[in-house]
Amino acid sequence: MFRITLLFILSLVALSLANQDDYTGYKVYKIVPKNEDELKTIQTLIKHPQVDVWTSSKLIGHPTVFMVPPTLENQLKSLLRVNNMPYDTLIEDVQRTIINEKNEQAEARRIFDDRSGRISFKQYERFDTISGYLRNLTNLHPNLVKLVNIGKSYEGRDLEVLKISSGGNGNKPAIFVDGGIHAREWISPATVLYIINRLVENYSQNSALTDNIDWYILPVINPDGYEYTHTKFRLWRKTRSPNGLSCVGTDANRNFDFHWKEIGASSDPCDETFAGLKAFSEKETAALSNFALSIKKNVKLYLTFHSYGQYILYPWGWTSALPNDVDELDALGRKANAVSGYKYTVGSSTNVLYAAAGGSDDWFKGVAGVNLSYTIELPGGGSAGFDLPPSRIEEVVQDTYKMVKVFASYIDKKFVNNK
Ligand code: 0X9
Ligand code: ZN
Repeated sequence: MFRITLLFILSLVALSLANQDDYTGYKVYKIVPKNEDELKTIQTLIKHPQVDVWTSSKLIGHPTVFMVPPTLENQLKSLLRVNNMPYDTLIEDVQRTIINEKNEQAEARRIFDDRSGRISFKQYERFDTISGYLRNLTNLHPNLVKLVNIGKSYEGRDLEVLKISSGGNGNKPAIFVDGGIHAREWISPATVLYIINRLVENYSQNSALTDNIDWYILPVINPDGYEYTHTKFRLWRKTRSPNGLSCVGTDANRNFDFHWKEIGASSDPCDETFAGLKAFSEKETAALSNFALSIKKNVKLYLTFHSYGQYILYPWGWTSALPNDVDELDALGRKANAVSGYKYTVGSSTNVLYAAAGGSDDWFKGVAGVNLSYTIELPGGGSAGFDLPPSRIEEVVQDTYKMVKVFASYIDKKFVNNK
């Protein structure tokens, strides 16, 4: 047993998978730990640079799903056999799954593609369509929304925050929402777009939320990565900036300047969790944080959408210590979960998921002073988790919007109608 664990650890020096774009023979496994020992084995396993973690948890009974290259398969199976750990093979050949999903996506596009500046929520939209939609809203609802350009991505795409504000002087307590920091988590931008759709296109039914609260919403923080997942490689996670070295891309959610790279982040540019050459090395995270600092005195809540696994996470991700206001964070997270048709697990990132420093949620709380800061891991789907089929987008985004309303009502009660 020791020998095999050692072997596994020794192969940590093996080539990383980050530069690769053909996943023939790659498999995806799921393990549900039954006890502390199995959890420990999983923790060792997910540290391997060639293991791409798709969802994971530190809790017994919660699945860890990960992809491994064919070269690692035998070692992995020995490790699991020796430890007597059952597993499921979710995907036999990742490349085949990618191709199948591409076909599904093309079919949804053939049926639903509508170039009139609207979003159908029946397909995953390309970045240009998303930008066009935001622009269209500013034309249709000039008194309700405005677009703020906060900078450009590495490849030169505009990073645009939609400010939604009705009534008041645009200086009200605010909620900051973003999505798409991880390129492959497509349901995240879709969810953020649905929040925009409800608040703006369904203004009459949601007016209390925009009359009392200002919203700053950025649907795709990492547009270069997002486009790359549409055009080249579906499972890309990072940004697309070169590191002056062999591999491309930084994990933008390890790049924020708060306990940067202290834990759960890699120094290897080829790893999926590469923290960047320095904090805020990425144009996208630098732009987001500069803008957030400029409005920080108003922002009362930060929601950042990821996938997958159904978790409502609050800080900290850099330490297992809990923030002083954990009771409030926890209670609000639970209140949101209570209205969801899905079952979300609520807790601090480090305690329910894994420790990982440099995340946007920790930075918003720790540096920008936005105490109520959450990462929401949306439901997964499809065979790969990230490939929730287009036919399920509506159901997930509608469910999530119910939770967003709970968060917003709380901000309304606490900071506006608090007499
Ligand atoms: O690892 C992440 O960045 C997030 N999970 S994901 O599977 N979408 O990649 C979780 C981030 C939780 N927050 C912090 N660790 N700060
Ligand atoms: Zn993510």
